[in-house]
Amino acid sequence: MKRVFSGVQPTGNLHIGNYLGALKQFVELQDEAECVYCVVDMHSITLPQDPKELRSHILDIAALYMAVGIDPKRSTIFVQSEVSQHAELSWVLTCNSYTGELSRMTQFKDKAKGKESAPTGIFSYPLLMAADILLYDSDIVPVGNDQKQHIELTRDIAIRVNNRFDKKVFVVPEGRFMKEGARIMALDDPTSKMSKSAENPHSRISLLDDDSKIKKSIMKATTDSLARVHYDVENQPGVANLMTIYSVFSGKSMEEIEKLYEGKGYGDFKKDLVEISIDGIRPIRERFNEIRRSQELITALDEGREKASVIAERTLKRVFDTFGLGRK
Ligand code: ATP
Ligand code: LTN
Repeated sequence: MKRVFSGVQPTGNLHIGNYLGALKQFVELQDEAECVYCVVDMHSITLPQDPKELRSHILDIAALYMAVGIDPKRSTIFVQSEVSQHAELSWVLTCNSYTGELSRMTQFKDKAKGKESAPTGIFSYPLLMAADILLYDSDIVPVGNDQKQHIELTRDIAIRVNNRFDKKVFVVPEGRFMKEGARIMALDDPTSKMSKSAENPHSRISLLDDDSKIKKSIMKATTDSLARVHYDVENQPGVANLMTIYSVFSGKSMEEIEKLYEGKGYGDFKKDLVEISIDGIRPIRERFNEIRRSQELITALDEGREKASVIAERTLKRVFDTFGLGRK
């Protein structure tokens, strides 16, 4: 059976971009693979976090995993910092990567903006991500489009180490991306991706937003003056983004949506999108509220840590033996 691994940072609450781009795949893959899903808290401290909020967000993300349909009986859910092998393998990978390839990561370039004071963590963070993936001998990594480059780097390092020792030290993983939803754009600016950390709360729809907030954010969303519901990313990026959200929540194709709104304005389209989004999000929010303070959540994370540790320990031992680290 193939193994799937992915992670989400506990830097805030999940938005529909995270859900439609990544988490929907997490849920689907449970039927065909052994899935390991991590709350990557060590990634989140690449930028300063309030310790109290971080602790709370870790449980929020784990509860959201379960609320969207990840079943801890079938999949492993755990917290990254509770399995120390992630940090250990990350160092080994650091010693097998080049500063040149890390400097080319667009996320690093965007965040560091060439400043000397850019935190080292945002430079080396793709190596921690590579360690997450390689530690579990992962075959498939479901993520949004923004992570493509990091997956490529992970593959390059795995192949490099395998070639150096002329054996399969690491499984070479593959990214998995949604056809639709892999890059949901901000509602107030369809040229940048929807993000947890953007200042304007109406730029995103969080999975924990109440119905009135969802309505307000969609009704305010940027469109254009062409007044036709037509899928054209180049000339109508705002409408195309809303159509993508509509399509993934409703299961309707772009052609079907275009037909449905032929001759109608954005008002009708947006009103329906509000309803469809609320119907998609409400059950997640309600389930989250049941799980967040439950023993079920704690048990899932305790058991998850144990299951993850067994795999992590085995892989790290193999890597240490390969490199000659330790005494035996
Ligand atoms: P953000 O930039 O939104 O604060 P992030 O990029 O740090 O968040 P994570 O929370 O770590 O993202 O991402 C979890 C998953 O969601 C990743 O697989 C990522 O690719 C995906 N993702 C993030 N934003 C979007 C988006 N706007 N559209 C589709 N997928 C996304
Ligand atoms: N870097 C990712 C989060 C992440 C991840 C991972 C995703 C950390 N480790 C391992 C998949 C597999 C992000 O910022 N979205």
